[in-house]
This record gives sequence, C-alpha cells and structure tokens, in this order.
Amino acid sequence: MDFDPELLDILRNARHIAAFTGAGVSAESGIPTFRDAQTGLWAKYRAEDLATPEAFRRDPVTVWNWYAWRRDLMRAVRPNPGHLAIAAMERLVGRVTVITQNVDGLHVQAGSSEVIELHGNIWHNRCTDCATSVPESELSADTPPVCPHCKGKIRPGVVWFGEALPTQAWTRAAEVLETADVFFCIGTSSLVEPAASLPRYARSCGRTVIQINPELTSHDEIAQYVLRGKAGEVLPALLKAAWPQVG
Ligand code: BV8
Ligand code: ZN
Repeated sequence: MDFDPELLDILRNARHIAAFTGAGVSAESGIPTFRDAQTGLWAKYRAEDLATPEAFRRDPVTVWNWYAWRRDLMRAVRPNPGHLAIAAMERLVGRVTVITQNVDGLHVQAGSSEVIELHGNIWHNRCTDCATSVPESELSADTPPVCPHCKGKIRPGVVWFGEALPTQAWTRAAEVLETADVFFCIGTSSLVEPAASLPRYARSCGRTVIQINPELTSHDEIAQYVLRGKAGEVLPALLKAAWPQVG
C-alpha cells in the first residue's frame, strides 16, 4: 500500500492526533455495523427502531434482549489490527484522543488511554427511574433487570436516538478539535448527528482530515486524504510507512 509522502510527513510531525471512529473499525473484530442488516431473530428489526427510549418504554423485554444478544456477541470478540494500530500511535505521537461512536469498549481493550465515548458504553447499566448505575455482575435475573434501590427498570448505558449526547463527552470532543493537528475519520458512514458534524468542524478548524473507509461517504469531499480500504489493513500499513523503525 503506497501513501502520499506529504501525508507521512504530516503524521510524523503531528503532536496530537484525533481518531474519530464508527462501527466500521469494529467490523473486522466480527461485530456487524449498523449498515449491515440485522441477523437471525433480529433480522425483522432495524437498529434505529430498537435503540430508542420509546421502544424501551413500549417493549422493554425485546429491547433488553437485543442488547443482551449484542453483549454476548461483543464479549466473544477482540480488538482487531485497526484498534491496535490506533493504540500504537500513542507510542509515536505526543497525544492520541479516540472519539468513538461505538459502544463496544474495544478501543480501551486495545490499549488506547484517552477514549471519548460519544454514544455511551454497552457494558454500563443504569436505572431508568433513579439513574443508579448497576454493575453487570449485580444485575437481577429479571428481563429487564430491576433496580436494587427503587425497583425501576434497568437500561443499557448507551445514548438512544432522540437522546442528547453526554455533555462532558461532547464538550471534550469539541475541545480536542481545537488542539489536534490530524483528524482521522475511520469506519463511519457519517449519517448520525451530531457526531457526524465533527469531521466537517475539524476541517473548518484547519485540521488535516484523513478518511479511512472501504466505501465512499459524504465526508470524502471534506477530507484532504481518502484512504480507500479496511481499517484493519490501512492503519497498520500507514503506521509502518510513516514510522518504518517501528516495524
Ligand atoms: C440527538 C448507541 C438531540 C446505541 C447510537 C429524526 C428523528 C429523530 C432524530 C433524528 C432525526 N433526524 C436526525 C436525528 C438525530 C439522530 C440521527 O442522527 N438519526 C439518524 C439515523 C438520521 N441523532 C440522535 O438522535 C442523537 N441525539 O440528536 O439528540 C437532542 C438534543 C438535546 C436534547 C434531547 C435530544 C443520538 C444519536 C446516537 C444514537 N445511538 N448508538 C446503540 O448502539 O444501540 S448511534 C449508532 O449508529 C452507532 O453508535 C453509530 O453512531 C451509528 C452508526 O453509525 P456508524 O458508526 O457510522 O456505523 P454505520 O454502520 O452507519 O457505518 C459503518 C461504516 O463503516 C460504513 O461507512 C462502512 O463502509 C464502514 N466500514 C465497514 N467495514 C469497515 C468499514 N470501515 C473501515 N474498515 C472496515 N473494515
Ligand atoms: Zn432505581
């Protein structure tokens, strides 16, 4: 895989890299993306129809079982070379901030030390009534589990469609765009707002935007560099090309 020498220079001279990621970065770990059709007994549902507070209010059992199915899938997988390459950048560049839309926790598992989870984390659980967070190990056997404090229904600690993003996560992500030299946009269809506005904002702040995706997306035209391919293949090759001594 050949890369523009100017791009390799930009990476070598970067002091702070932001890596904005979507479901595509976890695809090679075996987690279907949101664009992928749902499979098995979930084939008749659309993710957007299940990942909402209304769906949970209307049918908490089905929504909880969908998350339990996704957790089982995610428990069985590991970070892939794409996650590991992003984590490895921390040994090559002063600061690397991961801003992820994913809820699978794989960037932290891969060793990234600064991860902003814009859409929460599927491993977190909280009470819909008193907001108490409940560790997975203390969940009651009910479906959905009930809160140990107020008997309210427990929900996954993710951001559903129609819900605001966590203020602190959003504020931190916006601050990173002020300081990062390079803004990677990896494995996202850039359809879900407000996260999808980050690459455009990064470009307007004068950042170098690098898109990594096997398919064309609406963000291709705002990226100075478009690397057409899979994250698990492009990222390791890019690191090797920019820092050959790392090998
Ligand atoms: C908000 C957590 C306001 C849950 C997620 C109409 C009605 C209602 C709302 C809206 C509306 N129109 C717009 C909205 C806003 C809405 C939205 O954007 N909807 C979309 C569908 C149009 N957004 C919201 O509701 C957000 N909140 O706006 O709140 C507000 C403000 C104040 C007060 C109250 C309210 C909340 C959005 C967060 C939703 N939660 N996840 C869960 O996981 O269950 S979003 C979920 O979908 C993911 O987290 C992710 O963000 C998104 C999917 O996007 P991607 O990650 O990009 O994945 P996708 O499958 O789309 O694409 C994969 C890409 O990877 C592809 O491009 C593919 O080519 C590429 N790829 C594949 N393989 C690889 C690869 N790339 C690299 N390597 C590979 N190997
Ligand atoms: Zn409670």
